[in-house]
Amino acid sequence: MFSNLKEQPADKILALMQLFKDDPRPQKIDLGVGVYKNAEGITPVMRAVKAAEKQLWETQETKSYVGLAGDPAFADAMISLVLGDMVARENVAAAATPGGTGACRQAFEMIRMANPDARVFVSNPTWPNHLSILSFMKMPVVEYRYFDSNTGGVDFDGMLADLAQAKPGDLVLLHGCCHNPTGANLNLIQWQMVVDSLLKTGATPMIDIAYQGFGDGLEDDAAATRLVASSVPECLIAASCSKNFGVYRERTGILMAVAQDSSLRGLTQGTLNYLNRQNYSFPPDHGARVVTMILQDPELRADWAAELEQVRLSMLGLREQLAGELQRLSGSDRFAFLAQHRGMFSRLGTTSEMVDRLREDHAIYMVGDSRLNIAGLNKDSVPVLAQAIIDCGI
Ligand code: PLP
Ligand code: TYF
Repeated sequence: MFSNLKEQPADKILALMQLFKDDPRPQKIDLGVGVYKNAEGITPVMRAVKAAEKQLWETQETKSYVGLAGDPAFADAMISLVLGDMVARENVAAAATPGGTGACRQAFEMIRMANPDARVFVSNPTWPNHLSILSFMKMPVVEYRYFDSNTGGVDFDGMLADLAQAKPGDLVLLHGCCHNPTGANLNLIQWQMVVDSLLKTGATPMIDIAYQGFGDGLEDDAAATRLVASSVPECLIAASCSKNFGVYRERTGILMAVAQDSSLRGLTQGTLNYLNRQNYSFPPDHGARVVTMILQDPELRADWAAELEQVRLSMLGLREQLAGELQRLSGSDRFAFLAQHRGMFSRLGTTSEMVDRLREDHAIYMVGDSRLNIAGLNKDSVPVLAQAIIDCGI
């Protein structure tokens, strides 16, 4: 029986992680997988997470099941974090999921239940797991233009032209902030134009927001999601707590279904609960509970927000240092986009041959599409990367 199985393609990002581990060169630099690392190269447990976990250990009296949608307090806290007061709580159905990935999967499942012929519009490029899950689910994918490798920015005219092809019953997947893998984002005027396009075509947006707080701050990073959610008749939001709470392995995320009134909420909530039950019954609780405790407690929340802000500023500092160093070495502004990008990632916009050369000749690891994780750098490795980029003739 097992011999009937086919070899499946490996996750390229995770394969790169292994390649890096196996590289004996001491000066090696890991700009691959998207986890935040501090200047010492460590992915720390955030202070507020430690404090909440300690409190939880001391006070938690049961680990009995919670509910199919997870703890309603987690939903309340996350809806408020992501949507602020732009959308009435009674218009939102929500269910905790195993990470943002679980939320994406359940969102696709829900759309397929609502419309078995739904096409999913995705940015070119998008996070490879979007494509992998959609292909596994055999859902038709339509790419819309997104990254312009000549400018390092968004090909916005191309994007709008492609989104105009969507129809009612289609899903348009958008990154709420800090686009993965490119780091290039829309401004709010452009987001309003995307909303206008969605209203015109009648397609349903789905926002994947996995880096709130990593770009321009907690509020600014949620602005596009809030604009979309308060403007269109219906939308889905897949939010991840992995990065902004640093709880990666706890698998903490949430899927929200937002409508303009509460009439369909019973149906959407029932569907989210049903989908959780079919796939894993109860979602993981530990990370969600810790996140809820942090968001509900003013002191923990303030400390978390302060640490997150430090993380954000450290990445911005590295961006500016790298762009400055490259300007100095190249004598041109062609890398200025690195300072304009937001979040953990930037796409350099070079060839996979150059990415191979950076790895082979300079022990610098980035994903094959030339995505680099800014948080993998520190102030000493920035000049090394800049020099290697110039030496390779990029
Ligand atoms: N969506 C995007 C765009 C991501 O980059 C990630 C990865 O971190 C996720 C969703 C979900 O991550 P996780 O399942 O670890 O919460
Ligand atoms: O894009 C990244 O690097 C992160 C982490 O299968 C990640 O989103 C990478 C691969 C994967 C799941 C998460």
